[in-house]
Amino acid sequence: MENRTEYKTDSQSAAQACGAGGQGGYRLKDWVNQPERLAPGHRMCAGCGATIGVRAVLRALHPGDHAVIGNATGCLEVSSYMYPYTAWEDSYIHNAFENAGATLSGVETAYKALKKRGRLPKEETFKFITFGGDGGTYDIGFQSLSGAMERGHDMVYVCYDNGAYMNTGIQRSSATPMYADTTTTPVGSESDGKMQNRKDLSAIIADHDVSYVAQTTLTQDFKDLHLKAEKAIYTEGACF
Ligand SMILES: Cc1ncc(C[n+]2csc(CCOP(=O)(O)OP(=O)(O)O)c2C)c(N)n1
Ligand code: SF4
Ligand SMILES: [Mg+2]
Repeated sequence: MENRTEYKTDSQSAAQACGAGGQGGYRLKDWVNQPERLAPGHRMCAGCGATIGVRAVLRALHPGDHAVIGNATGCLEVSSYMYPYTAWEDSYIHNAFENAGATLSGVETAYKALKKRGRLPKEETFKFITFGGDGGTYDIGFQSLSGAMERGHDMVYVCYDNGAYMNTGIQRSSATPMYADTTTTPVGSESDGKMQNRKDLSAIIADHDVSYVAQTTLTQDFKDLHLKAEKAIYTEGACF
């Protein structure tokens, strides 16, 4: 995804407040040496960008903090969690496409209620992160994502956009770029590929008046990815 937009930020950088940028600066070596929260041995393709992105996002969690992970179905979900095996070191909830946003918003609400009643240890911090592919996020799960963002739950929704419905054979999604050659928009004598521009979902989510929206890439700038992930995780409210 193009590294072009940071729609809304709070005035002080969360990276500075939380450590990565503020306490001695960002050092790639320190960051990559943190314990992995997505274990090896899953069945994603070797070198798949989705797992690289997930590991990078999860490294932004501070040591000692717990996470509850939601995951819309798609390559990441079907290949990292095959009951009874899981590659996820944190609590993990399998979701259908349609309810990934709703599930984590419900868990976050339950967490808040239990904390308020003193039913959870005060010293433990949980963060709520949902992952979804572009098909699961831009298209099929859009309504529950929109609801979770609009209600302002204290959670982060991470879309890994690989440009199509990869798990089922490269069908176009509304994130697929114009003219892309996919199995449902084949380039050939009858067609020039996908005829529509990609949906600007980040702008749409920003219009939900959420706390923080960012886009980044994992092919160029790991520092940018790390700082934005940390900021999203440690900024209160709904972040995308
Ligand atoms: C409601 C529903 N429709 C279709 C499917 C079949 N399906 C499973 S994975 C997948 C592709 C997901 O694409 P995306 O969200 O972009 O993730 P990727 O596979 O690209 O990582 C589809 C269409 C499904 N599981 N549920
Ligand atoms: S097919 Fe799925 S697991 Fe393989 S590289 Fe593509 S997104 Fe990753
Ligand atoms: Mg995809």
